[in-house]
Amino acid sequence: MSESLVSYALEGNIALIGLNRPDKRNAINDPLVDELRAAVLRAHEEADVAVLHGHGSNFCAGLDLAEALARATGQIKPARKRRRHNWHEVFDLIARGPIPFVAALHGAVVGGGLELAMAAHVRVADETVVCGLPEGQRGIFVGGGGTVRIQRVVGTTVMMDMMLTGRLLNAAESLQEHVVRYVVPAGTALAKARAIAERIGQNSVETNWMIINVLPRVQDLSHDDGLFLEQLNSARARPPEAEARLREFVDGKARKLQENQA
Ligand code: 1HE
Repeated sequence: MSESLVSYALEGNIALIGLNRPDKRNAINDPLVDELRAAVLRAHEEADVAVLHGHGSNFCAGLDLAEALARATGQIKPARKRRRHNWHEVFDLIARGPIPFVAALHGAVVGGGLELAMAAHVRVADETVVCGLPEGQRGIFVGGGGTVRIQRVVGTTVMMDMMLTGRLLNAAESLQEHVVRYVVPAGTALAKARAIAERIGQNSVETNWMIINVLPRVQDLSHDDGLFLEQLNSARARPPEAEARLREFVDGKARKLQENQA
C-alpha cells in the first residue's frame, strides 16, 4: 500500500498509517477514505497500537472540496445511500476499535482533518499546527463526527466560536483547549507520537481495549450506570495476563512508575 493515498507500515507492534496525498494537502476524497478504512482494519489485525500521520506539508486539509463541488453539481455520482455515513464508520473504527491510535499533527489540521485527528486517542502537535473548522466559509457542515467528538472535548463555547468565526487555533491554543495533549518542536511530532505509541504498546492489550472503549461510553452515561459499567470491566481484568503482570510487580521485576514519564 506504500505508493497509494494512504501509506502503511508495520514496525514491531506499531502500525504507521500516513495520509499520502501531499499535492492536495491530504484532502480527504472517497478513495482515500476507502484506503484509510483498509489500513485501519489491517492495523486492527496485526498491530497493538497505531500512529496516524500526514505526508507533506500538513496533516490534512479536510474534505476534498473539488470532489464535493463535482458531486454537488452532478459531475460525479452522489454517494450511494449505504455509503453516506462512510466517514462516521471509518472514524469510529479508529475511535472505538480494538487498538489505541496516536495522531501526529503538523501544519493544517482543518475541517474533516480535525475530525479525523479527534478520532485518535492521543494527539501530538508540532509547533506549526493550526486547527480550524472553516465549514462556515465553505457553505457546508461538519460530517466526520465533529459535533460529537470535538464538542465533547472543547465544549460548545469554543466549537461555536471556531465554526462561526473561522478562528484558527495555533499549537499553544490547541493545547489549552485539550485538542492536543503534547506540543513538540517543528518536525518532531511523528517521532514523539511513535515514542508514545511504543509506551502504549507495552501495556496490557486488554487494558488498552478497556481504556479506549469504556471511557467514552461511561462519559455518555449517568453516574450510576457509569459505575456499573466500570465494575463490569474491572472484573474483566483477569488472569492470565493480569496475574502475570501482578506477579512481576510482587516479585520486584516490574518497571517502576517514574520510568513511565512520557
Ligand atoms: C485542496 C484542499 C481541499 C488544498 N480540497 N483540494 N478545507 C478547507 O477549507 C481547507 C482548504 N485548504 C487550504 O486552506 C489550504 O490549501 C491549506 C491551508 C490547507 C494549505 O495551503 P497551501 O498554500 O500549502 O496549499 P494550496 O496552494 O492552497 O493547495 C495546494 C493544492 O491542494 C491545490 O491544488 P492545485 O491543483 O491547485 O495544486 C489546492 O486546491 C489543493 N487543496 N486543500 C481539495 N480541502 C465531511 S465534513 C468536513 C468538511 C470540511 O472538511 S471543511 C474544510 C475544508
